Amino acid sequence: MNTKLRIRRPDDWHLHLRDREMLAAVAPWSAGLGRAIIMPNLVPPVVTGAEAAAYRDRILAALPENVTLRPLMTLYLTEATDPADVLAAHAQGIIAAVKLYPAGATTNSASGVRDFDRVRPVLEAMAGAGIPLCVHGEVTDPAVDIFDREAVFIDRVLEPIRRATPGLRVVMEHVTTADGVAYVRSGDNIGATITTHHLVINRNHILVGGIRPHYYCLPVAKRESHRLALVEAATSGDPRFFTGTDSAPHPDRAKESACGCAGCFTAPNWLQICAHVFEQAGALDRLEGFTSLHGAAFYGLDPNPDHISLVRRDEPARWPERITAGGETVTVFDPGFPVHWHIEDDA
Ligand code: OTD
Ligand code: ZN
Ligand code: ZN
Repeated sequence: MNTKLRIRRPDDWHLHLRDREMLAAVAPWSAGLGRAIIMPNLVPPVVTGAEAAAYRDRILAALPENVTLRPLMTLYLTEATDPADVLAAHAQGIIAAVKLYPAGATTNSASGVRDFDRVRPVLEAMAGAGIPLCVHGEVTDPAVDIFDREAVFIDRVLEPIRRATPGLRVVMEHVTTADGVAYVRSGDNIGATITTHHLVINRNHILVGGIRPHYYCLPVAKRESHRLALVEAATSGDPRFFTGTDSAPHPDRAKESACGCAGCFTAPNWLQICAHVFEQAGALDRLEGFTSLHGAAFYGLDPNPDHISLVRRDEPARWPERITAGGETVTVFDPGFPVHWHIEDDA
């Protein structure tokens, strides 16, 4: 059995770094990545190229010296987004992608899109310039069951957008269903991120034996058959599927509440857990594709030039149960099993 696996330095194609004290607390946990696509759902959201540049500078200022992480910024698409601003921000290298949130679909998405026809000029400009659209793929129609919202989004929103905008490159973010996996496999110009937590938990983890707020995220984890479809997709070697942790820290106070908010904080341990999942699937030889090659290729970038090693040891890997951010604590995702993979930085 492999006990040491040397892979290209991983990237994270979907990461929430937040701002202010939370940014300062969580950024060091992602400093060893190559690149990360930084989500724009701050309050208020990152909407213009100038705001993205300013946020990038705050991230760089929050990172320790000499880190490998290079933040790739995104804009939060609104019905008022100016196509010219998107094109200019991309041409100047400020942004790598634009994020589409249906209004109200997830944390801090109130400024998202209600009428998809209103963003048509932006989407056409993006297709022309080859700028990827990252999509939170859930409908917000109250009549649609929360466990069905991804599948319904594909039919009602995503397929019509893609048909109307040939050439638009789309990332279905944090895909959580067998339907999403099948849809991504069926088309061109489409890829998908898969989170570590959706590879590990199903909806029982959230609800059986008591409500477990630290497993609650959006899109909510689905039944076991969907989790198995995600593991199959991630470990299949198909380059359309790549890592996006969706590490989304919240203060424990806000999660352990009568109305707990959504998000799992996985930045400290996602890679070790991914190695465990791939080992269990007998697919360790495909881990590097998922964590370090496929996403870069989708975004038209070279793999990182340097490497890290994952080493399997008898003693389990350790990480803090929670970290502190300002005066708050933030709980680290608990996979619920021991993980024996340790990271060694070869740089
Ligand atoms: N899901 N939480 C958050 C974002 C994501 O949909 C997402 O990308 C967040 O807290 O920003 C979550 O559960
Ligand atoms: Zn999302
Ligand atoms: Zn996210």
